[in-house]
Amino acid sequence: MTEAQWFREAVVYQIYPRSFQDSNGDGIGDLRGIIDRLDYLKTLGVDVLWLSPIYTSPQDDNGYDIADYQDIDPTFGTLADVDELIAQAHARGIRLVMDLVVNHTSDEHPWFVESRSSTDNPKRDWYWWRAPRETADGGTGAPTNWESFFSGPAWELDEATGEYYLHLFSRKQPDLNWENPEVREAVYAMMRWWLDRGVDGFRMDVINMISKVTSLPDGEPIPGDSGLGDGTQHFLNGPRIHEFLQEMHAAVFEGRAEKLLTVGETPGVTVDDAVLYTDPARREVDMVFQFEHVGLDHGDHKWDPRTLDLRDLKKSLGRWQDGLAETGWNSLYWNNHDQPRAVSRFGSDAPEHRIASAKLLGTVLHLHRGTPYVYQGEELGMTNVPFPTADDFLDIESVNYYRAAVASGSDAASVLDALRTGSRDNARSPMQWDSTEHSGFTSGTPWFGVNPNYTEINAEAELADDDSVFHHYRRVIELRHTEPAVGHGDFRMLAADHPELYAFTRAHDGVELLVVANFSDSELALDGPDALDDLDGWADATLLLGNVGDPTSVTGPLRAWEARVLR
Ligand code: TEU
Ligand code: CA
Repeated sequence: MTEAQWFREAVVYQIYPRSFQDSNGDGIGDLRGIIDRLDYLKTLGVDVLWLSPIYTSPQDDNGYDIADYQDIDPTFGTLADVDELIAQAHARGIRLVMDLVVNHTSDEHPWFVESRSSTDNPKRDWYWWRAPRETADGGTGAPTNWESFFSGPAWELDEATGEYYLHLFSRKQPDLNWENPEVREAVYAMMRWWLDRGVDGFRMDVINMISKVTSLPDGEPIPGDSGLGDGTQHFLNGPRIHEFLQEMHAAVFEGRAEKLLTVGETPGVTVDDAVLYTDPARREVDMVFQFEHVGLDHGDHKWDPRTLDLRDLKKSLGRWQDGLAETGWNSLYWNNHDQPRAVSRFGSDAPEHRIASAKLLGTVLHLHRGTPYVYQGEELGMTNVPFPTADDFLDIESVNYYRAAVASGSDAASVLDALRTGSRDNARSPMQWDSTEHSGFTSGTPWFGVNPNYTEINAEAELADDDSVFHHYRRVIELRHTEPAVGHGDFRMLAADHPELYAFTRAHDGVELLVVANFSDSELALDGPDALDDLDGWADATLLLGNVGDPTSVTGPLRAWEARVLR
């Protein structure tokens, strides 16, 4: 295995710092809190940590609005704390990857403060500024009809200069103009500065949005009377995206790429796009986060939830396995800080099934071909949060959507239900460490309420219980480190049309693994009259990993939410 492929046997753990561990009693997680928990992460066995942003920020979008890329927000600590974290992680053989948010900055970043100060400021062209355009009613309006991901228009009128600036996300997140080489060089210099400081790579926030169609066409009108349009076809995977990423690779990663990990967050990416982004010969990124499987339970949009059909999930993930089998590489995830909790969404968080279901999800995902990502608390089987009222939501995306939807006449109770199902806040409640007050997350008042089920679901209890979700994740991570077929094996989907069985094989160097998983609340017969042909010949297989009881072979019934890995 060349150095460039070390990440095929690696597991990445995502930390959302503000909700991970508070060390100074201010109710917000911080860097020293992460340092205090490194031994826990070593016990779990993860190889890489990805930190969500810790840089100077007004926290309008919880740090994804950066005001200084080369300093640490006092909420989280100091640069000295980062240096200590890097050293302590490396001492444990763990790499540290930072979150790179360069599609946009905060509106409080000095670059934007200068840019907005006058139309002839040298940094004016570092952002997307445009004059108002004529509107049908003889007035003036935004340069395009694009809608922001956080509701409302994607352009904000700056009264001082009479021009609009583009913000695909919040109005406090102005988009950088990547057409300007000065912007690109400034970003590359910052990235080199972090690599020289010892970080081991980047997760690149919405990196496939940095190249826009420069004529800025209108998007397809969005149903309803907002007058807004869907601009995504004009800024997702744009005309110069591969040029920019290859330029970045040459300017930043040249000569050290093999030891680093780069993962692009690429909403709307297709399998064919992903082959271009992750083909090592093209020197762009190692892997991408795709969004197909986390869109399967969306109707017209994420706030229009619908029931997920396992066959759709198998079809989607199977297509990504096939599409990147020869060239490129998959990332594998169920959840992150933007998505609801895995066991509540893809499994069952019913008390009688939660543990088995959480283990099943860990087994199925981690035995796919690709690099798995564990989101903090997923290894404990943490669940979505109960939100009694709309006031309990803090995330800008959820708060803005609720306000806009109710204002446009949607039924408040239905909108609240949609938020409970899909809000990013489900993933942002504090990590559940033990059964003491605030679950050991803070000695102060937590910035966000701890999920009330912390007394039952917490790291301390699970570390002490060898049959816990935690130890199951530890064993499945260990399997990737010890069984080459997991990191390198070919993938073959089985029983694609079965509505409740998720089964596949991994084959490498004469070793074949079988994964069978029952994604249902009832027992599944694997033999007898309706035996699955695909499972022929596995009767005397060896059980490598099972998450319910200790079955003797593949032919016995598969219990509710049971998964097995056999060789
Ligand atoms: O998310 C980008 C993105 O695609 C989001 O619109 C995400 O799909 C949506 O929130 C799901 O409901 C990245 C970061 O992960 C997110 O936390 C930031 O808010 C966003 O970019 C802007 O930086
Ligand atoms: Ca703190």
